Amino acid sequence: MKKGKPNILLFIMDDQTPGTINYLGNKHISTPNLDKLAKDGVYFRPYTTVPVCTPGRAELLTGRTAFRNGCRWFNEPIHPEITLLPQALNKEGYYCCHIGKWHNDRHPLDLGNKEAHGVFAVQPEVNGKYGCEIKNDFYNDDHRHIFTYMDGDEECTGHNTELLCSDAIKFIDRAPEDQPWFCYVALHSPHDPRTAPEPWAGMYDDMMPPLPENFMPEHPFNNGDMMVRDERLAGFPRKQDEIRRHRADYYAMISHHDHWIGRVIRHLETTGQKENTIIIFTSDHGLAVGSHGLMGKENLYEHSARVPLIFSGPGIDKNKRYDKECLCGHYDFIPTLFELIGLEVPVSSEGISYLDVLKGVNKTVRETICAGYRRCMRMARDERYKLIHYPLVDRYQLFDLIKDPEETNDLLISWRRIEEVRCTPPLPEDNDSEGTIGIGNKESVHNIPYIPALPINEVDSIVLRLQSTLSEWQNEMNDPIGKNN
Ligand SMILES: [Ca+2]
Repeated sequence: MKKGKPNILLFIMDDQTPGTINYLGNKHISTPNLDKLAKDGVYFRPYTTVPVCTPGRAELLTGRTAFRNGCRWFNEPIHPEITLLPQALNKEGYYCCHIGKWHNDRHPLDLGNKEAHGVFAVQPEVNGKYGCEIKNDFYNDDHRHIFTYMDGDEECTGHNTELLCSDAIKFIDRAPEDQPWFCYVALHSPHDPRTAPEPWAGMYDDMMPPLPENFMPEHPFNNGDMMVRDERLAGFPRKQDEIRRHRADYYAMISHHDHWIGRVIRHLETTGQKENTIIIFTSDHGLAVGSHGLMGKENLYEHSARVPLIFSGPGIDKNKRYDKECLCGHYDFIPTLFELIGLEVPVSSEGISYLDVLKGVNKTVRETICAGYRRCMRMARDERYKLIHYPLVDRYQLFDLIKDPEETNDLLISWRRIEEVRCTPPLPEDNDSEGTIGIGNKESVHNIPYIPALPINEVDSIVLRLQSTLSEWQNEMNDPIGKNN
């Protein structure tokens, strides 16, 4: 047992995109408690390799990418030889408590946790095994986040954010005093259905959030998975009012869980444990909610592949952010946390610790980072440029993330259009070309109107460099769609 080690209180949200914390730049959302946490801590924006619930969580739990831990999609089990976060902390003398969404294979009580509450298990053979699992049919969206589960002999029913945060408060009251503890609080908010209770539900009705800067009525092309479940949450093409309504309801969910997270943290303070507790706030992946004509997480744009991550507590700087400079992944979390606390990093973890960045010594630990989604998308980026490949439709996008953080100006489009225009026969003189730009526009055929942002040789060299980065990574990851696999 390691006395003197800090406690760890980890909040993991479900589908919370970065850019949803007021203090960190979004003036249209109210998040007073997350604002305070950000002021008291250090902010990062890691990537999840596969931006979907189960793989996102598996990366945080294993310290390995989805391509190396076995879990690239729902229902794919994590390799059993990998030591999971609660197992590793338990081995280091921590008393571990799991609260809420699990969504990976096996059961948290079989994986280093001494107690568990309101568990969302997904395997039929473990669901109900210990009696603490959610009784609802979670895949029925009529649940409106009202969940029922047993806590010992007591049946709990209510909005799951409130139930799970209440469980965290109860845990803090009875947490062991003779050993450090780890409490993993996995809320289902702000995942759809976006049904916060009142007064939060109507909180943004009078001042609806604006459209995101990268709002588009439709995604510019078929990305290979346009009808996945999240995309069907709004009509096609996307209507501005409908997207603003979705964003209002999404923000309401976040403001609601912000309130409850604040209650848990204040309880930690009231019981005198805050001084010795590292508080972490993060999500399993991001979400589009209207950005790029998309609604869901199933894409590799920044809003979906990245997550907010705050570290706060003893030995951690206050009011710092490295979200722009530091390239890191959720699989880097375990080595970072363990080095921060002075624990032995589990050997099965393959991540790179970014403790030096957390301490303000370095700005990043990776020069490049990659991600992938099913067989549809692969991404590689460096400190400035990001290449996304859509293998199913053989299409690439290239963005300058410094000049264009919202990813609205694909640097390949102007060159592609010039090529297409050169190959397009002139239109008849009487063709009406008003109102459109691009292929088929009479003017564009005779006077190419596109002014590329970069000369083509520069674009070529960036694309080749990032293609090479991606190819190396795919080989390392044994990616089934990699060229050499
Ligand atoms: Ca999720």
